[in-house]
Amino acid sequence: DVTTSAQTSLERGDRSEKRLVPVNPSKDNISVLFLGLDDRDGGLKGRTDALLLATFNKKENSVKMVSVPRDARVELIGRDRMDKINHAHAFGGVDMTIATVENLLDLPVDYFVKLNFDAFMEIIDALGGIEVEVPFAFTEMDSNDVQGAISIKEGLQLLDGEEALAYSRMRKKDPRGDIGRGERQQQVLEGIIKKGSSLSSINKFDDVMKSIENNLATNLSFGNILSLHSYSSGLRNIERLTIEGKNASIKGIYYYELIPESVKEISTTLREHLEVTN
Ligand code: C30
Repeated sequence: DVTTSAQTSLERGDRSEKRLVPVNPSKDNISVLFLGLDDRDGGLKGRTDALLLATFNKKENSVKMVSVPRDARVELIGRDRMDKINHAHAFGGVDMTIATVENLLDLPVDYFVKLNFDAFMEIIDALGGIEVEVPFAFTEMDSNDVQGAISIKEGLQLLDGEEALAYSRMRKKDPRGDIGRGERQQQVLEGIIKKGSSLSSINKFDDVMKSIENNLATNLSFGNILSLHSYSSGLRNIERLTIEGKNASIKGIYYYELIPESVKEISTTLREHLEVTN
């Protein structure tokens, strides 16, 4: 098993408080929270601009994913107040973010992967790019914020690291703003999972994990990641879910107010997918 300093453990330990026994990704259903950070100082601090939860069901070989909008107004666990979910990481790191997502969706978050722009681009490039069906063409800034540097074409595209980052960041050229952006990030994650099936990419993954240790943190072991490869090969069943909400302004601050019935419905769907009962 390869280990790097990217491997980090949580304060709670291996087992989610919402699990009776620890999970084993090679035989159990699991959930993984992906946190994307806009930390260009080369660290892993600050707010989460991207927050995606994916659940993996072993028997069905299926994946479901949901984006949590960064302005979603939720109870931050450990601060006992309502706030934007993307502040959880700034206040309490991955631990507070996981506790907050577990409380919001009433399910265990078993694993996390948090990364910044550099790690994201490096992973995509190591996979030889990822395929995404692009609904409309647009231009976007690159990772150094050079305006218009990246052109994304419509249709099925092979995106390299810079292009996939631009695709994951674009918000202002989509009338649905951050919600549309969340769906593009789900497409990117789907592209990564599908690309993960080729054997050559596994070897590269090992090198990549070693070279990005300051730009990525995860509690997945290398063995855990390998065991997730089964999902890319036989995978025909990836479902993307969106939490419904509406724009709100409270004391002059913009929030995305989640619709409780939608949160409940997504929670039920993902709990069933994970087959959790407690
Ligand atoms: C275990 C398995 C299955 C696999 C393991 C393999 C791994 C490690 C996979 C991980 C890859 C993941 C997680 C893919 C899923 C997709 C994700 C999560 C991508 C994350 C990308 C990332 C690192 C960060 C995303 C950061 C985002 C979304 C935006 C930050 C706008 C301002 C004020 C303007 C500004 C303007 C734009 C682009 N920018 O970019 O520029 O700060 O965005 O909306 O805050 O800023 O508004 O008006 O100043 O120019 O419009 P930003 P903003």
